[in-house]
Amino acid sequence: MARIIAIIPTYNENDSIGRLIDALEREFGKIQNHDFEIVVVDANSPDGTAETVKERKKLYKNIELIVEKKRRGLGLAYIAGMRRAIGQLGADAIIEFDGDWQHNPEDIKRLVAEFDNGYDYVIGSRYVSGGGVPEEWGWHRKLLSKYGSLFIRWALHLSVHDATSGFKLSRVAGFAEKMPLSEKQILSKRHAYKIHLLYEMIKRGAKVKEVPIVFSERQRGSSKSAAEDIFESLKVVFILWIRSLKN
Ligand SMILES: Nc1nc2c(ncn2[C@@H]2O[C@H](COP(=O)(O)OP(=O)(O)OP(=O)(O)O)[C@@H](O)[C@H]2O)c(=O)[nH]1
Ligand SMILES: [Mg+2]
Repeated sequence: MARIIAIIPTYNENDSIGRLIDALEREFGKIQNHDFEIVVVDANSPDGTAETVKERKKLYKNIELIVEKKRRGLGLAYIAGMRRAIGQLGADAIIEFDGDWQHNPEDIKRLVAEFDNGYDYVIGSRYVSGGGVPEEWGWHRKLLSKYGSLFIRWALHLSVHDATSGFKLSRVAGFAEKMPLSEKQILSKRHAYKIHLLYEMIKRGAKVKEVPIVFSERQRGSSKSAAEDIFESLKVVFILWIRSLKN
């Protein structure tokens, strides 16, 4: 019996978060042998996201809500959730899960099954057979995502096909608990934190499994990723590459 905690960062996801929590709770109910909890990290969204989460807290007993003073970036939001899950809630595994329905709650059981099989880092992968990205994406976004992953794989010698997936499960003991989970240590406050944690997990010898996921197009709300994230990703890869030369 493991304690598995899904962390969901939100900024203006009120159109999604309520139904998403309902769907996650339904999926958790189908997995018998583990305890599940949800930690929502809201960036003080003006659209009432936190109020919806508070309503759901009354319905379900396994929800924690962190409301940050202001929007500080996806990476810092995930880190705040991870610290709460690991430091205070006793997580055995954490799941990174976006609050906009681009990740499918029904995929959770396949990630958990690989954790049960002994894997330390289970990546929901868009670039293994059976995985995919939204058809609606323009060719430039498809190319950037796919070749971005290949570049990271090549530059940092990481044997994963999807280096920027936002849907993954990490074992806490020996792995997530040793990650650079602070504003000082993490190399990006925004989306590129993912590359840093991927590198650290694999460097620590995590047994990695990629399971195929189909990443869907955002149906509601608006994207918070920006061109800045591409440059920041390049910066993070460069710093990690320099570090890897020293090791
Ligand atoms: N707490 C918090 N949540 C954030 C922040 N930035 C983004 N999020 C949430 O993090 C999740 C992922 O952000 P998205 O903007 O969807 O990023 P993305 O999925 O890479 O981009 P799209 O495909 O365009 O949606 C969503 O649930 C956002 O609401 C932030 O600064 N703070
Ligand atoms: Mg999104």
